[in-house]
Amino acid sequence: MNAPLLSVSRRTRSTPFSGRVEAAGVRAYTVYNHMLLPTTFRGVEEDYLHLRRAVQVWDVSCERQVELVGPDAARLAQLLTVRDLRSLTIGRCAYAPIVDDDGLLINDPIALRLAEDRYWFSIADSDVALWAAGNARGLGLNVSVREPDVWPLAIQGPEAEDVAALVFGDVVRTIKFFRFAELSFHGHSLIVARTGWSAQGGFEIYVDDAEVGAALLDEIMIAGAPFDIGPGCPNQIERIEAGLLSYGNDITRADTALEAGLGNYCSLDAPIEAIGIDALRRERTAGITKRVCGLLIDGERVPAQRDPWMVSAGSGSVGIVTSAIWSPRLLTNVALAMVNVEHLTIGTELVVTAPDGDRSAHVTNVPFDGAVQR
Ligand code: THG
Repeated sequence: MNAPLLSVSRRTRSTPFSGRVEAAGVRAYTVYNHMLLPTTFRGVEEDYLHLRRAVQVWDVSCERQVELVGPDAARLAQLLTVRDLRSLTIGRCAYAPIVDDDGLLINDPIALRLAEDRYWFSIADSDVALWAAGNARGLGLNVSVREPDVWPLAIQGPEAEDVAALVFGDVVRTIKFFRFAELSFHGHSLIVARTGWSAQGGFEIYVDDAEVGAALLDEIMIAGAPFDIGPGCPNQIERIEAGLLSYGNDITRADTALEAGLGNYCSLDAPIEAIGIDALRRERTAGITKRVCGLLIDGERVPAQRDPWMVSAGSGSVGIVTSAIWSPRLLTNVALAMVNVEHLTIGTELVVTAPDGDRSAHVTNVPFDGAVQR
């Protein structure tokens, strides 16, 4: 079957790096925050093996920033997320779920504090700027909400630190996980954070000038040549193994933050005012009925997935597989699923209905560490 092509226009926003990404041989894009996001260069498996072995540069411009600035920025930031932001001092990042009044997920961004009165939410794929501006307006807050032109560029992989050090100096080695520093690149100040949507380690550079970004990408490629740097993108195999959730796929507006397994990032005991926190407190007391989990799916490589696949136990449906792929390292299919809590014990046998038939599967720990868990 022919995969349809994607028609690209102004709505499917290009990035300052799109020309270089295409020259580097991008094979497929998806659309994320109304913007192009590469998904494959040399093939998902080849990209995966290279990402785990070497280092890649990713055009993740689609991780858009929702900026809050002004006297009420701190208050609005805290209203928007159920994560306690009182410890988010300048220079820190925090994974900060945004939910509605029912605790249902609107987004799962990274929050950054740039100044006392200035925050960024580095968002997943939903229109957070509208939700933030609507809340600010409804509450009469004195804060400006915008989506500035900032295009993150990621360096990910085991050699990322050495490559970044050649570009920015050894100071990058001192940046701790989920912290950022403002570093100079040819006299232009850039935010460099030790974050990224992989478990291989690395940095994200928040590029706020298209020309500087192009020069930066070129310099990273030159500095990375001895490390076998290559073009890359968030990798479906690597991120499933790492248990990194994809908003819109694994978790959606139909799931609460607790059902998404994000309880560790919900500060339900903190004395904070946050939209949806009371709903999550009630849900914690009542107990959740479904939750994200890992599955190992037996058999040959699963086909490409478009819609969720049914998960069943005995007679009836007990959940859905939201992301599944063959792992060339673990030599099994790895998957993330949303499953009823009665079936979440590690090792529980379930049945997955893939497009090419039923397969047995069992519940496993996330991240997938390669150990056989039965
Ligand atoms: N980087 C930036 N913006 C982003 C993403 C990113 N926006 C979209 C999307 N990714 C947001 N979602 C996530 C999900 C997981 C993580 C980051 C962003 C993540 N999680 C780690 C984990 O789960 O192991 C660590 C979380 C923690 O310890 O705080 O990194 O990637 N700029």
